Amino acid sequence: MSNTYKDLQNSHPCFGGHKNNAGRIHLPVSPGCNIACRFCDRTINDVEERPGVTSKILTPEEASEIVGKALDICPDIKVAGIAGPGDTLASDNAFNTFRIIKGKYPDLIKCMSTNGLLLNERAQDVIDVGIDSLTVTVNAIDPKIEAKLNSFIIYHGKKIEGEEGAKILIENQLEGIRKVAAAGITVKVNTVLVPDINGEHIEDIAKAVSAAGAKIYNIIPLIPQHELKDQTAPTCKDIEGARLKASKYIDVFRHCQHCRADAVGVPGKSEFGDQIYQRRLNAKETFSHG
Ligand code: CLF
Ligand code: SF4
Repeated sequence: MSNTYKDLQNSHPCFGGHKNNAGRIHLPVSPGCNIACRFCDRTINDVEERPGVTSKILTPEEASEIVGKALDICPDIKVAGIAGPGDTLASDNAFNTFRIIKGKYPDLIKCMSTNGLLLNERAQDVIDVGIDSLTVTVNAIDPKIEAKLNSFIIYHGKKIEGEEGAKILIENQLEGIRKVAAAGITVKVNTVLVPDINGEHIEDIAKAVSAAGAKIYNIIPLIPQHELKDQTAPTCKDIEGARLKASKYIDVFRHCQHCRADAVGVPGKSEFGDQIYQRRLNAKETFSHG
């Protein structure tokens, strides 16, 4: 039985547990991505592995060893999260990792973050592996708006561009959220706020994802880069305004630290990534999946 929203509010740093000093470890096991967000530089090379900026991809076995090491150094860690650097459903690495962790560290909360393209078809896998908390990044529920944020998807081996791809993405996100939420898994939705593109759309997103069963909503301010490098980042006032609109429909999370895909510790308080992960590279600001 997965943790309820109420449980997570005490023990998961991204669902309210920050007040109890709950920590998390991110395990960078998921390599490739299957969509192309316009604000994300998906180039992965030797110098810097983007997006999510992580040191290196781990195998599921390596990841589980790292968890043991991290718990020794930081016993506040209550959550094992997988948030990239690519998409967690684009390969089986995240599921295989969670399966090992479930056996070895049954008390850890299993947290997964995805863009949701494959969530509809993989919802049962998410349920079967016993994920406690799932985050889906939903940046729009209108394909016209989504197409301004995402240039294409790779879906069952086919590249589908623009609004056509955006429509498939949105349908799969919402249907996937419905299935997973109906099974009792707590769902958080992240939205990257790009004021000139989805600034006026936040209320619609919050309403739709809440109706689909999501419990909590997190607004991530755009870091202008890649194709959206000329967009204006939201001000604190923009973010607060968006939160206020969203809060009419759903709980709003206000303590996001925009963690890297290999973050370790209590968000905003302690960071042990350098000790835990040997080969850490330049931490440039980039998009975080959370
Ligand atoms: Fe990680 Fe995300 Fe799980 Fe949290 S982070 S996968 S839900 S354990 Fe948290 Fe970090 Fe913000 Fe994410 S503070 S970026 S919301
Ligand atoms: Fe993929 Fe995430 Fe980058 Fe979007 S932001 S292209 S979902 S890795």
